[in-house]
Amino acid sequence: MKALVTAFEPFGGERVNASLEAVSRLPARIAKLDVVTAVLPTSYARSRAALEVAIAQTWPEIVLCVGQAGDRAALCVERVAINLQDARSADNDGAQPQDTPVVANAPAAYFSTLPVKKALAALQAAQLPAEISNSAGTFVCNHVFYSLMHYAANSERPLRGGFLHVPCLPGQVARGSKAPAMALDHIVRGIAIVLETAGKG
Ligand code: PCA
Repeated sequence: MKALVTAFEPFGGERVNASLEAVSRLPARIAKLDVVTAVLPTSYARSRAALEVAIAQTWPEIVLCVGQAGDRAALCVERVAINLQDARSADNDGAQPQDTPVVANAPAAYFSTLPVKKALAALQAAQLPAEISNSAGTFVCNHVFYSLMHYAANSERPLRGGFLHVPCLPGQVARGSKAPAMALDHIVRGIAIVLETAGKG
């Protein structure tokens, strides 16, 4: 079975994105899964096409998109993608859509088709701080998650998809600040665990 795992380019003026650092350290094989990775631009206009190209190049059975959520202290297994774009800050193209759908005339939301509760249990069993999240926000991560689930819903080939938000790395957080962060090894291990559970069905 093949899994495509995507990460995002740095955004918001940062030089690093924790999702990219972690995804680029994944091994090529995790349990039964062959792992292929891709990097998506943090851009409303360009990320969906980049995701679809990566899917067309790999034909994975499983797609896990990973993004950084600066305010989160735990690995957040996202449960739902909503058909809304509403940016508080500009993406990497300077775009800041407000109150617009990801896909016009499409469903309001899609649920993850990866086993979110099993992933949570496996992450917690590995002593990693983890949560189910019921909102991936309304920025580019939610845009990509929704685009993925819309693609899967309309694909003739079976494709299961989900999204994981990860905290920032310690080096991204200013010294002395109370902002949350997680060690790179833990994030890498967390992504591998989510994939492993997804591979079991
Ligand atoms: N996080 C942003 C977009 C890219 C990323 O890594 C988000 O949560 O929407």
